[in-house]
Amino acid sequence: MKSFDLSVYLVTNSEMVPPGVSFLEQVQKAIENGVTCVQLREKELNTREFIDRAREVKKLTDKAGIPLIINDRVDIALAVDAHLHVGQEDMEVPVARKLLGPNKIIGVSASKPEEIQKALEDGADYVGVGICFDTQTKVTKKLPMGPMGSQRLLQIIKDSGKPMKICLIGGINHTNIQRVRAQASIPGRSIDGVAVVSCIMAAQDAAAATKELVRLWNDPPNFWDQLDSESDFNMSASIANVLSTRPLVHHITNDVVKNFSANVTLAVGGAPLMSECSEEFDDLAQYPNNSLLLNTGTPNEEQTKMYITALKAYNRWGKPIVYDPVGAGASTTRKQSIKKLLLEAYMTVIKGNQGEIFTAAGVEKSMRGVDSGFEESLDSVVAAAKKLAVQSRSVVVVSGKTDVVVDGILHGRRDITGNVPIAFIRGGHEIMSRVTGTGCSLGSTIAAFVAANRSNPFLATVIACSIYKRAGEKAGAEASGPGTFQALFLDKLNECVKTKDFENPEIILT
Ligand code: 3NM
Ligand code: MG
Repeated sequence: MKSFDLSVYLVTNSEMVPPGVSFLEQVQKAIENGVTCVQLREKELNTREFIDRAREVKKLTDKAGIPLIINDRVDIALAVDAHLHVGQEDMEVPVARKLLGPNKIIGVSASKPEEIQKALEDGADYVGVGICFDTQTKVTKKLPMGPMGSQRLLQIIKDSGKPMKICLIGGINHTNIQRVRAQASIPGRSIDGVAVVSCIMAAQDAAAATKELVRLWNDPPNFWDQLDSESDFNMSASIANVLSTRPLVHHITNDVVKNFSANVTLAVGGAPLMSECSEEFDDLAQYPNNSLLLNTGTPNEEQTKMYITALKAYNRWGKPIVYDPVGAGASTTRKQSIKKLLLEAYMTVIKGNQGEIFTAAGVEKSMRGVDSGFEESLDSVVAAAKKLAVQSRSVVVVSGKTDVVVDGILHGRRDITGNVPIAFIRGGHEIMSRVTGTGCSLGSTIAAFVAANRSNPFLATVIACSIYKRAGEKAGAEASGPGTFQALFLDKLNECVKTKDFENPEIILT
């Protein structure tokens, strides 16, 4: 059995090394600071130069006890006694295997299910799967699949029972490696590593860049680092936490509901802030006890760019994001927007009505508009929410007559096995569907609770939904119509928070 560590895999490129540093120095820094494999990828060198360079790098990898893998050139691999990586247009694995023998590592670039299947049949030792994100490093027609896009490939490898490893490549760097590791994962199987080029090769300080990348791979993601599965989550105390910390909820939301959402945030004890000014997002994200509520009003290109700037800022600082993909299935633009946002960022909570969650989960359903136009069976709602939650490693909320909340974070466990907690929250009032903003501002409430209760975003979300339903029920009982309901609802929300009035929700494990 060949054993090798694919976790932080450097693929070289001599053209992007910064001025003042030699190629070999750059690679040496990476090797001395923790990369676990090196692939020598030289597209311009002639054979003699390639061999010379391979010999030099081999001295460094041998000293570190890590494999040197040669891109494409079997002759070079043979000449320097190294391993091999082939692309789909290069020599086929079985032929290379005959030449290199059973003990050499042979890896293949693959991106489609058929290519993974073929690599398994051919006895490849690993597959490099891409592209994960857009990359400037290689000209390619491939579209970014995102970490979640690798899950169907992981499933094929897992089902085969073979020991073939897998790493992702393309646009991976310090800002996204932790999310990649968290989301490129299915129950019982995760990626074995990431392959990077520019993030190390183009670094001014390749030693520091490598060290940090290795640390990020090994540490729990920053957006999960306050999770605490050991402590008992106290529902009443979680409300007190909101009142005592007065969490700042940065809203990016649609014009129809701005005023109401701000008032709801105040009523539950939070501090609303509405800003669509990209220049200040990084500053806002650094506030203590804060969160971002992103409600995608009109997701045109310009807006989507602004959303992504906000999402990346909150991800950078490890802060909670509540994402409400409004009218997700209603148009092609909206469908593309949700895809793009889920590719670019980690969302702590994804909240929507049934149609929106079906779309986000990739379960096709037609939608009439942006309102919750239909009622699906509770079973199918639970199935879609669970699929999305486990796929994205987020908490998923489906609002409706009964709110369904699914915990896909699972305390940030690397190995996602075991039961998935699901909560059902009943209550509310039919009049709520006739008052605009009652869906959107549930997001504000969740964002306040999640910001104030970082140890358990799932239970923080459940309690937010419970308070909301209870307030709706009480306001509905006294209201004479939608107008009085709106005013009464703010009063009752405030009252429910202050008196800790909510019904304990039903939580099951599935
Ligand atoms: N192969 P960076 S993407 C060398 O998809 C390579 O097969 C790819 O570079 C593939 O880390 C890629 O700088 C370039 O984005 C990755
Ligand atoms: Mg090639």
